[in-house]
Amino acid sequence: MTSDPVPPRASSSAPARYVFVSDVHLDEAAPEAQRQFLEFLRSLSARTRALYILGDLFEVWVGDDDTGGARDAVLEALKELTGSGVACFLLHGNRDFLIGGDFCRRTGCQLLPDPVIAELDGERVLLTHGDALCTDDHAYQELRSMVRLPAWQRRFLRLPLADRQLLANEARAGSRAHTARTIPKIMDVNAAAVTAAFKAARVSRIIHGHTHRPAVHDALVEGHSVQRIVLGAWYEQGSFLSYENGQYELRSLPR
Ligand SMILES: [Mn+2]
Repeated sequence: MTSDPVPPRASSSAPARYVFVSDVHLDEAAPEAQRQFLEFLRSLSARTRALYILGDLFEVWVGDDDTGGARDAVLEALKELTGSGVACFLLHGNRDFLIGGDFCRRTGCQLLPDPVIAELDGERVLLTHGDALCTDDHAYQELRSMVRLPAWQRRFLRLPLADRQLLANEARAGSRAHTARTIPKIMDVNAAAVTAAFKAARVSRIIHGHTHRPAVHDALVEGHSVQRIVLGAWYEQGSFLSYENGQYELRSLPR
């Protein structure tokens, strides 16, 4: 089931600020990043109408039973945020595509399909994690189409938790090796895939993450001005985008 990607505005005095993050990559091995993200979540409540998490909130997520430890604090903080009236929408990333219904029930977050169109103050904006745009990385795209199959996921989720964690660690090691031997341009978005996404969705703005190359790219597609906003990863510092009154602002949070 898909939820409406924009929460109804309770009144004209309700906050109209939207915040976007991606690639937080929360990991027990990086407590500083988690501390900063939890602080960031607490800073949102009063002024924000909706938070969009565009994938890879977690470094790894092998099923909704993979909680406990430091993760519970994240789930708790999200529940507090949604409980305070801030809508929280979530897209799957390539690390946490097994986030499911239990996670959503525990946190009040709503899972959206990828890609999805959100209408912000009347403008249709395409939101996506961004990995599907990296079409030059054939090895990755092949892996992606396999692990996104419902049958593959059902089989994987039937394995004991410890086995899933072990397999995920192996996959991460494989991913690190792939990244190390692949030239960086291959792992960026493909220009033709981006143009096709703008045209297929009939939008003039795309917001995504995944590539860890935060930037605002202005371009022309068939004579129309378009903009692609890329969110940064939280490995070394925080990164977020805020939108309010027609203004987008891409910001980093020093750690
Ligand atoms: Mn990613």
